Amino acid sequence: MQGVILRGIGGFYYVLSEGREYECRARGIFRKDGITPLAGDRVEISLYDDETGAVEKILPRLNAFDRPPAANVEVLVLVMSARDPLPSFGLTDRFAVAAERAGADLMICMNKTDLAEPALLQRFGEIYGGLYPVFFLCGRTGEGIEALRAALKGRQAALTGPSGAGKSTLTNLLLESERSATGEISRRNLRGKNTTRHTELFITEDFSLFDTPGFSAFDPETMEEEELQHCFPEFRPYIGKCRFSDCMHLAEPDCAVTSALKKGIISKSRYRSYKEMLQQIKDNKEY
Ligand SMILES: Nc1nc2c(ncn2[C@@H]2O[C@H](COP(=O)(O)OP(=O)(O)O)[C@@H](O)[C@H]2O)c(=O)[nH]1
Ligand SMILES: [Mg+2]
Ligand SMILES: [Zn+2]
Repeated sequence: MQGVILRGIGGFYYVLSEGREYECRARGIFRKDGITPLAGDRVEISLYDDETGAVEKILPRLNAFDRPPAANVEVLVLVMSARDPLPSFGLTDRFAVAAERAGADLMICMNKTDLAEPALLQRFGEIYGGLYPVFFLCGRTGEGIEALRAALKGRQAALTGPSGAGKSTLTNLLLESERSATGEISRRNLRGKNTTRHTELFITEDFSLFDTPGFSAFDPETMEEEELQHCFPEFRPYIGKCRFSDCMHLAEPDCAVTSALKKGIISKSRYRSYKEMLQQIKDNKEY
């Protein structure tokens, strides 16, 4: 039977399969191969009885994260707030790069629109609207949440973003009165659960959501300089069109990327982030 791991605790994996949850041990073979089953993994299980079984096989992963431990994050939902805290364009770009690298789709939420400076929302929309789906939300009134819910349909997603932006609020709204696949009403208050050490995948009829907000942004330590440009979708049409094949799009002559920047096709803010992140990767290599 196939299923999905909801959580792993103390050597047991709780697998949802055909509407039921089974407590499963992992076969020793995983330890031998150095593979740990993770929440979000699609697995093949065999049953001992109608409550317990064994994880026989992990199906191929889209991606896997160490911290928090989670697999198959299909969508990374970045939550920024319009105020308290103010949105950071630099941090948005770092999360976007992390999502691109992981092969996850990025959705950007701009929360707390009730506190927003209209010009700021407009600027944010101008920079990111053409690159990623952007949702303007109000966690206080629930405005915009239905559009986000619709976009998540059928997907396995995780929320991330700075502290205080509204991740717990939006998680509660998304899960509110949702019926979980195991039949319980999921009115669980997930607030204050940031200290839990295990990751849990929460399954609703419409979508699956990891209940951990801890996904981190771009990590310069594990990245090569040449890789970064590919994580900026608006650069992609220009890559390979510069005079030098190894162009890093800085001060090289006849650079297709900086030429798009001068024409206003690539935003200054995004390009600035590219340069900063590239420098971070270089600085990191020097040690
Ligand atoms: N004014 C306003 N406050 C909000 C909104 N969404 C969340 N908050 C508040 O912002 C604070 C931080 O929200 P929380 O969901 O805990 O953020 P998290 O740290 O990202 O999980 C809480 O006091 C929320 O009540 C919103 O849309 N408008
Ligand atoms: Mg929180
Ligand atoms: Zn170039």
